[in-house]
Amino acid sequence: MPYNIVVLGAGGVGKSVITIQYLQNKFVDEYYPTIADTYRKTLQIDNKTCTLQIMDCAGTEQFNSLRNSSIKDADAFLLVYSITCAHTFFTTTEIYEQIRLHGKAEIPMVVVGNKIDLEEQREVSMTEQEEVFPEDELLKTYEITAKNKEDVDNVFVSIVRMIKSMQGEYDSSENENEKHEKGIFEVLSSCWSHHCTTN
Ligand SMILES: Nc1nc2c(ncn2[C@@H]2O[C@H](COP(=O)(O)OP(=O)(O)O)[C@@H](O)[C@H]2O)c(=O)[nH]1
Ligand SMILES: [Mg+2]
Repeated sequence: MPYNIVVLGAGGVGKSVITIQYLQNKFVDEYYPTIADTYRKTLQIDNKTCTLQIMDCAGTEQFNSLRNSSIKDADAFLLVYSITCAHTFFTTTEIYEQIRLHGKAEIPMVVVGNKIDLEEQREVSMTEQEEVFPEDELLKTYEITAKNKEDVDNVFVSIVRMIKSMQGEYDSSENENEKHEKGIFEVLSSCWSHHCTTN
């Protein structure tokens, strides 16, 4: 069974570029905002072979896929914001809270502040990230640039380690998932208008 990782966040923060960097080892300058796709990759992590199924969500596809089964089947969420766009940080906060509040309370999440190569345009401090997202066994945080392959790899390794340590320990019942899906849907609908334009 692959590990299902769902990538969420406001538009323009780098979700697709991070996904492509991880899978294809390249930084793409332009990636169409409407493209949403699911990718698979088999790799060695901690000397074990595993398959990741990564769902890169976009725009309305983000909502449609949430209505479908991808969220129900998620083993972990990767929440991305851009350090250059404060509103995308708040979007991440809202998505995070909805996931924790509406079912799947026990699911691993990684919160990533992307675009640290654009330090001069920074709007979200590392302190803010630490305060809003204190790390624990179900939550890890990073600041990265999608231009750096190593940064991106570390994020996915961290996700897989958390999924592994959680395996068999959480029960995602149908009812909880329904609640959860609805909550997330509402949040994302209201947040999608936020779009980061720095790159
Ligand atoms: N400078 C810089 N630009 C980035 C970075 N990550 C993504 N971008 C750019 O930001 C834009 C939006 O990225 P994309 O992955 O399409 O955003 P998405 O809507 O979240 O999928 C693209 O032009 C990317 O090249 C980064 O780490 N640094
Ligand atoms: Mg995208």
